[in-house]
Amino acid sequence: MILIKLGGSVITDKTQYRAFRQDVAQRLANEIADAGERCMIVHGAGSYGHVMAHRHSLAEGAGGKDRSKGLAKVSQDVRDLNLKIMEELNRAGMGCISIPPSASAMMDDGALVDIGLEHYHRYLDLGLTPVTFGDVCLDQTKGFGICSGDRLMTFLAEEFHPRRIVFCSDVDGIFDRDPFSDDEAILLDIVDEGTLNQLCRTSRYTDVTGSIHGKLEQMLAMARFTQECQVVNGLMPSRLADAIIGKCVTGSKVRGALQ
Ligand code: IP8
Repeated sequence: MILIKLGGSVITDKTQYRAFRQDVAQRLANEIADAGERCMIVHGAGSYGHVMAHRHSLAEGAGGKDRSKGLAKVSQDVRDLNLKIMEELNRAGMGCISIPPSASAMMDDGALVDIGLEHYHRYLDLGLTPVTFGDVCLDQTKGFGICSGDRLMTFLAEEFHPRRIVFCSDVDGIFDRDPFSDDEAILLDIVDEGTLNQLCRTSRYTDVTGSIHGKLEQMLAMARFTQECQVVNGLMPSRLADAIIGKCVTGSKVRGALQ
């Protein structure tokens, strides 16, 4: 079983509200289908989620009519993105089934406590590929909150112990500095807990679920449950396909605490 995250910065243009990269999504869907491996897929919300979630302060939880309307809008937008991704995956020949966290997961004070694992098990048993995504979600304490794709990945990794975890980013992997603003940024072949202190905490996009620092924290957590966890550039053709089948590919390998 391979656990794949299609980053929001790869499948959307995060600088523009609701900008879907259909060409990239189509190619990535074909790469996943052609690899022929049993997998589970999580995708980010990109500009379908973060822009409006930030505008309506959804990460703070329930509070007033405006925020509830914001929640409804973000839920509709990320479902729309999910449908586009499902269309590409199924057109590529996969049998994918969507599991939206707004209808299946539960958080408590910002922590993910339940994702409806039985659905994943049953659909997998039926030979289907579960697809979930960064979404809005009920929260037992705050009313509602934001459920990031990375948190879903950690939950799934702990339950299913995938053979491999592959993150598709819009850059070659994890760099010591922001590669978009610093030409001297160096790609890190291997990242571990020590790398966390070196990374900056800001993000170049509007990102309500955290910078690369927060993402790496999640990656380190899930790396404990797999033999190989890596970040590759999904904008470069065949990087994802190669990573899925275990070929050596440009990227960063994530070493969890117990590896
Ligand atoms: O893009 C964020 O999920 P992510 C979900 O995986 C929303 O961090 C609704 C902004």
